[in-house]
Amino acid sequence: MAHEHITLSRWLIEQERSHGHIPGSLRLLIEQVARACKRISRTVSRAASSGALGSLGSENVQGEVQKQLDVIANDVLLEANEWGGHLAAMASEELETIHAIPHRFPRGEYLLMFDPLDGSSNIEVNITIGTIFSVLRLPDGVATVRAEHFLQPGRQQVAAGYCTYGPQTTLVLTLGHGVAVFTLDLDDSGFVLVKEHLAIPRASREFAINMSNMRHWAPPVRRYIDECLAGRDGPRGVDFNMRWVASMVADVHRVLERGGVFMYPWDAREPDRAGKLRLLYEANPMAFLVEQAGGMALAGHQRILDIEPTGLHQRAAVMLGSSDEIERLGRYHREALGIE
Ligand code: P6P
Repeated sequence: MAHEHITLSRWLIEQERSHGHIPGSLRLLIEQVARACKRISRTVSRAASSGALGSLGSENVQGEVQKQLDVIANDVLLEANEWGGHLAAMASEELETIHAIPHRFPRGEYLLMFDPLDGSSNIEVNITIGTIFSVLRLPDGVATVRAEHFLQPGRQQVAAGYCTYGPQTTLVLTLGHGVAVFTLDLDDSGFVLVKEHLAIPRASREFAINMSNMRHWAPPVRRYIDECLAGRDGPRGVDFNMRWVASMVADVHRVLERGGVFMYPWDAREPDRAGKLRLLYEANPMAFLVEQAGGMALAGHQRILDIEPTGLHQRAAVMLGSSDEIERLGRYHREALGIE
């Protein structure tokens, strides 16, 4: 049940004024991002009837086929956030380079990164997809913003969140003081608070991974999953359940809500690539949210939020969720490296 109808705007104002957690400029930025997500939600829900499904036949900077909705969602976020005066620049999964704020608009102190529509391979089959976003501060004294200014470790984030477009349109947000969940109230056309101070259970018996890649995994991942699959007759002594939506926002939302493990580890298909998911606008925001909810987020044995980025679109291995399970995975990786 929503908290006595506390809207996102009211909650953000309380975070600013009562708790001093955020400055007004960051509050206004988050409100802009939320308004953009509402527009994307409406566009996604009308896509089938408006002919906005399907691909454009082009590829994005990732070499992936671009869906119409990928580009629409990207444009909505750029247009909604470039005039507000809170940002110095934006970066998107759909853009090769950064999007500097046009000179006709005031420039602010924040950098916004986003995956405008994560999981878009699920669009045509009506499975939950979403927008993932991350906010950094522009380093002091920067006159001209360049991509290098985005290359900050995830622990520097001042805010992060995602919006799921599924049975409900849900906004999950952290400002560095816990995780809050909002749902889109269609009657008021606004986000209302559903819960705050989300806490991921330490223990879990549920893992999410694309099992078709099993033969390509590194030994520590194979060891962990084999033990889960062995169930009560194996070393874990209990049975496990498996989920895989193939939409990071959907899988991570389940982990935040009820615990579990989400994994997209390094695999030998492309040995030079750290992983499939992108560090700056997928792994880092999700890792920030999970840690703020009491979980853990590792890339092998290393904390994701401590990775020093070297490229705007660099990728990372991701293992996040219930801390007992992620600690075990981290130990298996350290043992494999001989550092445990
Ligand atoms: P696979 C979606 O394309 C995505 O980037 C994530 O949202 C999702 O977790 C992953 O890729 C799914 O990858 O290889 O299972 O299709």
